[in-house]
Amino acid sequence: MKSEELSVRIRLKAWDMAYKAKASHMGGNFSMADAISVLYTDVVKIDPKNPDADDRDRVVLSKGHCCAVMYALLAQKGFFPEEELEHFGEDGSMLSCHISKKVPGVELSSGSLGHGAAVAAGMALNGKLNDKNYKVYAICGDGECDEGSIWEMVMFAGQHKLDNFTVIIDANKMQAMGDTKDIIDLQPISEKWRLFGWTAIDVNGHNHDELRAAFNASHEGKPKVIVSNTIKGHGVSFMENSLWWHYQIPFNEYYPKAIEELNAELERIGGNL
Ligand SMILES: Cc1ncc(C[n+]2csc(CCOP(=O)(O)OP(=O)(O)O)c2C)c(N)n1
Repeated sequence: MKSEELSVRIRLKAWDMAYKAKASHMGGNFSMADAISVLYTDVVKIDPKNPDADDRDRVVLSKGHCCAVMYALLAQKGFFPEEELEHFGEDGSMLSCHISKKVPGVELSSGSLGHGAAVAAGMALNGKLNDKNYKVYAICGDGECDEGSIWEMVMFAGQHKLDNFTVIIDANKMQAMGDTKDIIDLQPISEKWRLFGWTAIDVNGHNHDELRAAFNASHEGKPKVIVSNTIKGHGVSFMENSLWWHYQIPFNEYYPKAIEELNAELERIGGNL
């Protein structure tokens, strides 16, 4: 399955899961769906049947509240049976509403923002110290980049020249309570990371060709940050750029409307319904 189709399918699945579980954070789930679809389709080397292999690439979802699309993707890729997704958010299910390491293919439980990317940098340093060939990827929110621990990680990875490490910032310009520019304006964010010794690439985070090119771009001797410029809620008209859909759970008439729009998109791009 191509990444374009995968990105719509995981939005559909995540929406359904969130509706049943009365779970939130759909805006941030939908903005990052394209980046993780390209990452898992065309970039990382992880065997779903052997997700703990020593030489696997590592992916850490630092914005752990956006686990629904990630669970949907991991199930689609065969890390665990898709039927498990029905239990998202239920008491006792491994599929908790912030990402859990109990789930095959998940490297780290996260949800307390600012920590995942720092742990990922440690994984990258470990790879270097032990002459391993694996690569490490971390996905952060742009609001998450307000956390001090993110900037410690930026300095640390730059100093140690972690060129086996890539951070993807899902720059959807909104966080929980407002626009990122009104809370802490970090722009121009790519220039800031560059000053700390990173290769920084800005892309349209919904353009799969641009994302692929950024993932493939060389960054010898430096860690890489991909600033993935996205739209919160991308893919569903009434969710796009709407802060409401950070915490709002899918309900009533909104549920079928989103399904209809996403199915129409699947049909447009030629995916089998
Ligand atoms: C340390 C910490 N503080 C607060 C929260 C509550 N919280 C959950 S999501 C969120 C907003 C994050 O914004 P951003 O990183 O831009 O995520 P996105 O917009 O992509 O969902 C906040 C403040 C948290 N999870 N962790």
